Amino acid sequence: MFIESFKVESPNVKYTEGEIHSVYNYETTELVHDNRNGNYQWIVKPKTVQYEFKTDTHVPKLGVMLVGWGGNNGCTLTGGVIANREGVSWATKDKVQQANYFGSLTQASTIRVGSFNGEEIYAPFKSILPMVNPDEIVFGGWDISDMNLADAMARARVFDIDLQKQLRPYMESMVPLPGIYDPDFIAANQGSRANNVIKGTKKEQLDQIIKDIREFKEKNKVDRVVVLWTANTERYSNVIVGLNDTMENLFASLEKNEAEISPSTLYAIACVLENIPFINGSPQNTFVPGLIDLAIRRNSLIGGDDFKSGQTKMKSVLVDFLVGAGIKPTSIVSYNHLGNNDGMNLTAPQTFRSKEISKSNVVDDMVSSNAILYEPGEHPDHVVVIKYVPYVGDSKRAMDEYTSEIFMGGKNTIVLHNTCEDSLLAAPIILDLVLLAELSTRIQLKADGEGKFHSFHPVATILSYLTKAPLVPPGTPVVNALSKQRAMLENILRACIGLSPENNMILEYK
Ligand code: NAI
Ligand code: DG6
Repeated sequence: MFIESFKVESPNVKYTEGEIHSVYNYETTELVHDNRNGNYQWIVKPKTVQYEFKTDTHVPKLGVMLVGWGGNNGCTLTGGVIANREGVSWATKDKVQQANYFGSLTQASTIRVGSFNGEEIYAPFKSILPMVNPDEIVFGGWDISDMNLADAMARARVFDIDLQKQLRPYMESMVPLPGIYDPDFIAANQGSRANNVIKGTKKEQLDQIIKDIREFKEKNKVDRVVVLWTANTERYSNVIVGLNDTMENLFASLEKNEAEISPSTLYAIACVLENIPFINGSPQNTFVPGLIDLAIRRNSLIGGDDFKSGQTKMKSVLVDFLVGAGIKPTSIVSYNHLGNNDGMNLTAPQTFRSKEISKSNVVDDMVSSNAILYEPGEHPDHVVVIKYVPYVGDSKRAMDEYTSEIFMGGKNTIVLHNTCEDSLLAAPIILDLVLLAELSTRIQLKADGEGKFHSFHPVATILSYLTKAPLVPPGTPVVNALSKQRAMLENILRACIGLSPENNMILEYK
């Protein structure tokens, strides 16, 4: 059964004007290595830590500025939100299609809240805590191409033509602001679209981005802004001691107009300085150590890297299932080909390399969780191939072969083939990233013994479910398994309203 909304009644939860306050017992464990009587043994001690959560329930008017607004993801998301807001429907060869938010965790998935008369009761994910309604987001942003969003939508060839015709009047007047262009960081084949660029030194470019954000906020009368990079994949920046390893060195390098500061890092610095959440949807190392240092010192949210849309999402489910079932994946080979501008940009070896890294690291935590299957240091062969095939456009084809060792030396080979418009997968993920980033800035917590409430760590691990290579604070374990990432996110939001994690024990019926 489905319910639209609910309220928690508990001595641990108070709903007041503008705030939800919850007291929550975090059940965890503490491990000790014991060598009493010369007998080495691990001791696991259950431990309860009491937390308090405070959630500001005032939902702001949200502005979202996309870097790469005129790209396939940017115009697909903008058009999709307009279509939902305006209740657009359009004719396809199969049926009359209504706008929807399928593929968005916050808008189109549910959580179990309990059972009633023997029936499981589910509520929308978005009903856990007050969230921004995506229909009300104001979009803006930058692009190195000055094409308006209606023409960009036609160039992308993602939406059905009848839908494009209906959206055109809304999108014609949307023109991206000039962007920071540095041909050294993206493929040379992108040069022909760079007709809308900010001139000047890196410091001047940074100042322009700050000015743009302030003007956007003022002009659109929004309370909060989130900035998200959905521009071309850049090559990795070299991380060099003295150049970008600390906040001070990064600022000094900026003054010296150092060539190695990438455009994406410049946008990110601007956002941190303005205390605007910044999310990186591409794989490059925008968050060089100096920038992470800056974000931590300014307590300004950063999150990334690289949207986890299709092939990698499957991988973070399938390998988790295999390793969790005691089956040993020994070879994972992932091919894909696509024909959009992203694919063209990835034909350059240095941008491909950024993507190869983020697509390859996703099974590490699952492999290292099972030393019965893998020797220390052992890893499955893992190969990632991406080819540019213009004809298929945004319709990406992904083929995967997983070979595993099974019982008594047997081998098991699983082959997957997936065809899907890439931007239709990415757009709802972008939406979730900005909605959850905004929500997480309204949550404060404190553990028993901590004097004051504080926000989450500025490196937003809460967004991990949505990214291929989750950015985590220094020294924090990276979790890639999709079910664990979803559970982490859902359980933290449940804690804010005093609900325990979903434990699936259903003891009532045992
Ligand atoms: P796209 O190439 O269609 O769009 C990128 C846009 O960024 C272009 O319009 C380009 O002119 C603009 N641009 C490039 N450098 C810029 C800069 N420095 N400042 C402002 N604008 C700039 O690519 P698409 O398909 O929209 O993908 C965007 C990014 O998202 C890519 O890096 C891609 O790898 C990443 N991504 C996409 C996924 C998907 O499923 N579509 C999944 C994971 C990541
Ligand atoms: C080719 O792989 C293009 C890429 O931008 C991907 O479409 C994107 O990284 C999505 O990757 P995945 O592995 O989540 O499907």
